[in-house]
Amino acid sequence: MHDKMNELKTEALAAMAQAPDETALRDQQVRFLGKKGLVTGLMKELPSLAPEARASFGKEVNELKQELEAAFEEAVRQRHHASLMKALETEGFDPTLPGLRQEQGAIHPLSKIQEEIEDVFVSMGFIVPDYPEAESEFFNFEAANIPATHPARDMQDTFWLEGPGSYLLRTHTTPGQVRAMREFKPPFKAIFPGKVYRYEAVDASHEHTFHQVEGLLIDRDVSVANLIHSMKTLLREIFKRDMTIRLRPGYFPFVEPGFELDIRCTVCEGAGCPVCKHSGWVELLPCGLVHPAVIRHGGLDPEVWKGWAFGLGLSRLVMMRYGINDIRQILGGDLRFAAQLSRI
Ligand code: FA5
Repeated sequence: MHDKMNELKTEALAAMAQAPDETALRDQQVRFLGKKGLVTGLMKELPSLAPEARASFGKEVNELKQELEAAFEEAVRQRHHASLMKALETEGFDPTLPGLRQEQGAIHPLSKIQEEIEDVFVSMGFIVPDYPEAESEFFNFEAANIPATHPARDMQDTFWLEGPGSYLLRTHTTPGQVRAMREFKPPFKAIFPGKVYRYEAVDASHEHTFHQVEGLLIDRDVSVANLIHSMKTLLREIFKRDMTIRLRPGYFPFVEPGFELDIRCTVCEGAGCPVCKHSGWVELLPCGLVHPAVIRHGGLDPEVWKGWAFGLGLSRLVMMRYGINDIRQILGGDLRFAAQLSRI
């Protein structure tokens, strides 16, 4: 081996032996083997060598590099092991401590109920389109037959977006009705679940951000009887049994007639309890026959096409199913709460 090479090898091995720790070793490794290191620098001598000696010289430099590389890695491994052993001796080690456990995620109860409802409706031939949460004033209000001066706007105040146009965070999933009528050729049936927002005085049963599922069916002959049948089917699938329901008149500008659908209280079976405020009934979902003005906004002739629609509050349904007494826990982000429900 070339004299210079031998010298460098001895020098490198000595530096390795003297390096006090892993960091010092790594520094030495760079000093000898880095791009601008001493061993790499040997190659600069190539042009001064006789042409026939160059190939073997290059080969030897490479072999030296590989040899030292392996020696450095071994030295690093030994230092690492030694420092670990020292730490174990001085800091103590408790082999009975439990290891780190990988937490497993789970589907949020809201998503679970939403998926179940989607499955029920898809099996009945419904489509599930997705509509924007940042909605235009037109689709959220005007198209739903709620003009600017209508008092119903006060009931659904919301978060307005700055910038051009009149945009807001949708207050309900109802704007999807006119969007769907413009998108799909009738007859059709669709549900559109999603997040909605209201500028709301938040309490145990009111959130500013909550989830609804809107249902819409457009066909030639649609009656309240169709609506009741579909709602009963939905409730049977959700609650896994036949539910006793009643309809009360309810006012919503986008349906005529409009109803509040109540179910017989699942806790007291109608006898009266705190959950149903001693009435025996729990308000579940508003629904009705689609108002002709809304059908017209959808680009359809209300003399030919009729429809029913409902708007189910998903968050409240989750509360009923899991016995949650404060809606703010659902999206509160407390993992201890979410973990309990995801196991049910
Ligand atoms: C509506 O939003 C209508 N768009 C529903 C509708 C659709 C009626 C189609 C007729 C035909 P309402 O404001 O009542 O209606 O809200 C519907 C459901 O959303 C309520 O029954 C309730 O379950 C839920 N909800 C309303 N406000 C809140 C809130 N602040 N927090 C949580 N859930 C709410």
